[in-house]
Amino acid sequence: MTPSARPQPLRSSPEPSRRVLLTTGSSDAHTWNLVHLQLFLEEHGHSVLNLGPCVPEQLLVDTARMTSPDLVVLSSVNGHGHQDGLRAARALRADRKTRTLPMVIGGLLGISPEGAATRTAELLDAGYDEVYADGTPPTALLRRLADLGGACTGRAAA
Ligand code: B12
Repeated sequence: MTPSARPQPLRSSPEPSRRVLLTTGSSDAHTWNLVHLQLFLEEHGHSVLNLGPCVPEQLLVDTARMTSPDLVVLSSVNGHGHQDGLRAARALRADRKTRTLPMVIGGLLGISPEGAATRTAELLDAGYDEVYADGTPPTALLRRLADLGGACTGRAAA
C-alpha cells in the first residue's frame, strides 16, 4: 500500500503508537485477515509492517531482527495455525535478538473447537505471550498494545 493510501487515524488516541510486525503461518495463503488487521491497527494509530501470506519462518526472524517491533502478531485462519504458530515461535525464541519480543497469535488456529485447550497450552509453552481463542475480534489487540510496557521508539515499522 502506498503511504498516501494509508488510512488516517480515526481519532487522536491517548495510547502510544506501537510498531506491529504482522505475519501469518508459512502454510497460510489467506490475505484478507491480514489486510483487515493492518487497516484496523493503522486506523487506531499504530504502525504495521504486514509480511503477507505464506511467511517462511526465516523471513519472519530476519525481519524481526531488522525492525525490532513492539509486538509480533501472527494471524492464521486456514486451520494449520497451531503447527505454523509453533514453528514460528520456536524460530523467534531461538534467536538471540528476537527471543524476548512480545508475540501473540489468533484467528482460527485449528479445524474444530476440540483440542483448543491443548493447542493453546502448547503455543503458550512455545513462547507466545497470549493465544486468542478462535473468533476473538481484533479489538483485543488494542488492549494488548495499550498494556505493553516500556518506552516506544515512535519509529515507523514499514
Ligand atoms: C477467501 C477464502 C479463501 C481464499 C483466500 C484468498 C485470499 N487471497 O485471501 C482461498 C480460496 C485461497 C482459500 C483457500 C483455502 N481455504 Co479458505 N476461506 C476463505 C473464506 C471464504 C473467507 C476468508 C476471508 O477473507 N475473511 C475475511 C477476513 C477479513 O476475516 P477473517 O479471515 O475471519 O479474519 C478476521 C478474524 O479471524 C480475526 N483474526 C484473524 N487473525 C487474528 C489474529 C488475532 C491476534 C486476533 C485477535 C484476531 C484475528 O480478525 C480478522 C479480521 O477481522 C473463509 C470462510 C469465511 N467465510 O470466513 C475460508 C476459510 C478460512 N478457508 C478454509 C480452508 C479450509 C481453506 C483451504 C485449506 C481449502 C482447501 N482445502 O484448499 C485453503 C487453504 C490454502 C492455504 N494454503 O492457506 C477454512 C478454514 C477452516 C478452519 N480453520 O477451521 C475456512 C474457514 C472455510 C470453512 N468454513 O471451512 N480460502
